[in-house]
Amino acid sequence: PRIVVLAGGVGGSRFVLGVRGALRARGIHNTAAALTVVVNTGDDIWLSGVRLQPDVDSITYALAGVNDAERGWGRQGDTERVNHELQEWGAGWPWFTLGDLDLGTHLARTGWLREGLTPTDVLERMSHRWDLGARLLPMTDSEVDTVVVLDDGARLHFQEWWTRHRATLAPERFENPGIEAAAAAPGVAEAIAAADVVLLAPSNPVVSIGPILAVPGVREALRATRAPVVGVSPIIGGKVVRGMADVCLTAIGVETSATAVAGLYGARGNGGLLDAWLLAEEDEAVAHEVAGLGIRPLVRPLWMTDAARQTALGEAALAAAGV
Ligand code: GDP
Ligand code: FO1
Ligand code: CA
Repeated sequence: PRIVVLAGGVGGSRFVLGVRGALRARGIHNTAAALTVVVNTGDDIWLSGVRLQPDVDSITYALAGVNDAERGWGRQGDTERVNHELQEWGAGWPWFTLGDLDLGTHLARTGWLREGLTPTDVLERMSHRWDLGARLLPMTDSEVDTVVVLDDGARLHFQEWWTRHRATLAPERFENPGIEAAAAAPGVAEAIAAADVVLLAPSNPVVSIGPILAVPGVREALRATRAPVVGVSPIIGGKVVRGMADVCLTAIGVETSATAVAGLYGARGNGGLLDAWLLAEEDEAVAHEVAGLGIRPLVRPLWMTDAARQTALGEAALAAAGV
């Protein structure tokens, strides 16, 4: 089967591991030929002269098995010698850690970008180092960072709002300046059009999936594909599993519930995107609300706490689409 997953960082990488695991369990060995991941680049940032792509790196490191799974970002066993030196210089941000191994990635990427490679080219090149078992595409080759606008009009980069203030400053809205003029990266619309199933990972609906859907052409491609579109709820029992999706949802006037997130994506039969929505056993009582939106609800275990649970969820998502 040809599978396209739209994904952010932590929830995205756990889910992609699960889909890859489900393909392997079916005896498919060349999973890279079957699995395309369109990755959010909305929380990318320039810092100390290097380009960071947090969600791209989270997924790459997780598929390679070199990620720091506990912390949720960066490399396992990384050290902070260079970061310490940057702090002594007063460079970068004192609340933001650039690990030594991680910096190797950022330097390689930045060098290739400066040589004229596109982010798509760079990610393709970076995909060769390890056997990732998936084709990774950035959502766009344009730089579209995420700005958090506060009540008083102050504007912060998403990374400052999150890593410095831990989402304690109430956002008025999120903006991706320039996204209207961005285009989907080469291959994104084509992959969606040729897919047998499109999966929306249980990623942050506002700052991970939101920017991907806001890239001109992506929503249209999802509406047009003959593939079923199946989403997985990042909300379990009315709560986020980790991160700040609840704060983000509140800011855009959406309740932190499995139903409300399904409603945000909308029913395909009703101008939205979803054919089916996987919601947690803990949310079984609201499954009928999802059905009421015109989206087929499927109650499944949604905890991705180990490889077996990840694979089971990946399999459940594929099965939901009949592939
Ligand atoms: P980020 O880019 O690193 O913030 O990660 P994502 O946007 O990909 O995912 C963040 C979302 O993943 C959060 O809203 C979490 O609720 C969700 N998430 C994390 N772990 C799990 C899990 O085990 N199951 C489900 N259903 N959602 C999860
Ligand atoms: N998150 C933190 O909470 N503190 C950090 O110092 C930090 C550094 C960092 C460096 C590279 C990278 O790719 C991600 C990093 N993150 C850090 C995670 C990141 O801020 C966010 O969790 C994601 O952007 C959300 O998708
Ligand atoms: Ca993200």
